[in-house]
Amino acid sequence: MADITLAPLACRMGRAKRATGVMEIIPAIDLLQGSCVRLHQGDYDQVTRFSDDPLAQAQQWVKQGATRLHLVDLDGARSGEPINDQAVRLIAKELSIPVQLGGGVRSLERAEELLSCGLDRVILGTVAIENPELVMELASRHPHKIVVGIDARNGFVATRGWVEESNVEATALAQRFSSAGIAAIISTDIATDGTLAGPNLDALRAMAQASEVPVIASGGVGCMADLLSLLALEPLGVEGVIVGRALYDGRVDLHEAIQAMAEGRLQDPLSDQCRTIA
Ligand code: AMZ
Repeated sequence: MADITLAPLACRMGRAKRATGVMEIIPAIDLLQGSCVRLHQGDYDQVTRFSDDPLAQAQQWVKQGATRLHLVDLDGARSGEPINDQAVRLIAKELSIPVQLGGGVRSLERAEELLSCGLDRVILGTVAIENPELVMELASRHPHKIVVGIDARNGFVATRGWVEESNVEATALAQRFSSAGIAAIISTDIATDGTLAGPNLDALRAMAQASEVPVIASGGVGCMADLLSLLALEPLGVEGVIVGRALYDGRVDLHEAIQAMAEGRLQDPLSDQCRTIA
């Protein structure tokens, strides 16, 4: 079990939270041995394989209106070594939208190599616990290009493909990196990830309150109503949501979801548009 001291670190301002009126829907491609898969609660023994052509899958999400793509190297997260680089590099090269990657990034050289091959953002999970100074260093060298991935089981951070548990509270970790110059925190609730059971709104609220940088929600989205339920957290700084299985299963239509969460959305009560018509 990892045990770190959460001493404050000297650092510069992070990317401030602000309510934008838009919540970005970010489709996820999780890579395992070159295929697009979804795991149930992050369990490598409960795999559903959706496609053997990650580039074609990524291009499909772009065609449906995605403005950003979330990639995870699941083999990398577990082993600490890049395993799915061929697909990652191809997607980064071919896509017209920003792509972010997490999983197995454990050194400065590796993070910089990924940024130089065209990735927009690099996500750091395990090193945020095991080597927080590296996060600070990378965020200072590449402002707003580094995202901290905080994956929590019962409120405590898990690492190394979620195989290892720590005694660090997710909210404490969020506070620690708030002013490091990172672009965002991705908050994943392991218990709901891949279950379609709905996001853990209480955990997300606590993370958004603890964090001074924008939070991206991850885990549990199973239908459009789940997405809409996240809008209540937007004023607290939840600016995006990662969607995986629900898109592959066809429970959520990406194009429709983007429209529903965009600016001037119909569900906003008494928007300016309505007032003008009235
Ligand atoms: O599903 C899993 N078992 C899993 C997963 N999706 N394990 C890690 N990850 C993701 C995290 C984060 O985006 O959500 O990998 C990234 C962290 O990787 P690392 O190697 O920095 O801890």
